[in-house]
Amino acid sequence: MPARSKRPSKNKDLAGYEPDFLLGLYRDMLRTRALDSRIEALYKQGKLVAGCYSSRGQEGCSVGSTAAMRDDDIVGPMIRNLGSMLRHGLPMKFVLSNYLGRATGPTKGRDGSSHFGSLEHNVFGPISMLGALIPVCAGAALSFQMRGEDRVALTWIGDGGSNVGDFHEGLNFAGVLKLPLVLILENNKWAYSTPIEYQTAAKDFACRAEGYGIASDTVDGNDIIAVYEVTKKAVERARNGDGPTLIEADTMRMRGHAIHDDAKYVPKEQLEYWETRDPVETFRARLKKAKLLDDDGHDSIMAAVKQELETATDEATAMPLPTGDRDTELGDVYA
Ligand SMILES: Cc1ncc(C[n+]2csc(CCOP(=O)(O)OP(=O)(O)O)c2C)c(N)n1
Ligand SMILES: [Mg+2]
Repeated sequence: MPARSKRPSKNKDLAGYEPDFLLGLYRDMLRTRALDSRIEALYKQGKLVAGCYSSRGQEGCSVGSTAAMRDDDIVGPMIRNLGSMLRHGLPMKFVLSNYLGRATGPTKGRDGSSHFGSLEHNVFGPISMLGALIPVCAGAALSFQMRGEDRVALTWIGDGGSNVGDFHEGLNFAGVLKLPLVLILENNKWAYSTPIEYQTAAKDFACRAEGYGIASDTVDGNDIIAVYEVTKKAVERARNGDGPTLIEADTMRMRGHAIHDDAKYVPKEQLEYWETRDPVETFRARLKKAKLLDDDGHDSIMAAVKQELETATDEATAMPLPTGDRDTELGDVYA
């Protein structure tokens, strides 16, 4: 357990939250960043067989929103929502076993990237075709509604992905049927090399909700507490039968589209500005100011994260690779 100050804090920021809850959020952002960096390193070592799409800089958005969900709610992460996978219970080893293409991993070595989930953990796998997860999660929300369950589905989309037909169809469908769906649009300023000025002529992305007759909100996507609060409100609305919400989160993609993309087209000043708003560092400073975390406390959380990561990497690496045997490899592909 991380060291905490014995004196009660006079600082009002973060007052009203359980310290363990706040430190848990911090820990899950550190876990996400550590795993993300490990996946990047493995990619650069030639140990991954597919792409590596970094979540760096967007950890607060994934962890904060998923923290507002119950375990039996569905989350449908996209490529930059590694933090939601971890927060909703997927072990690091499980994640790494897929990236390393292991035969006993979730896709049995058929996908070496982020296209996997776990129904046992109520995590849907990311779908490469942008927008497709929205109708899929709306479908999950419809099943909850039809069964009279008070469960909610949460999914994410990028600024670029929000321009495809599935975004419109999924949100329209969810709006008409008042489905318990929450959609977080991560406006991270870029879709591959296309800046947001080329994505929409509208003043923002959240205003699209009006066209579907659904609720909307905007939030600082790098402020994990703000993301948690805004998602909690949307989840309550959904659970109470008041329909879907579109949340636009203001954030920044801090790496290229994938690790092979050096993102030279992104202005240096833009990255420098967002570096000062790093979700992990800014939350760490707030926890310190509120006297909930000191350097020893940080070090002990970090040591546990490193231990978890090393064990997960060793165990996933020790798992077998696919055999290449025709009879085995065609299993689960054709009925
Ligand atoms: C329907 C569809 N069109 C194009 C692509 C190719 N593609 C993959 S990711 C991407 C950019 C996505 O940008 P954004 O939605 O903003 O997400 P970000 O990468 O910024 O998180 C594109 C064009 C795709 N996967 N699916
Ligand atoms: Mg984007």
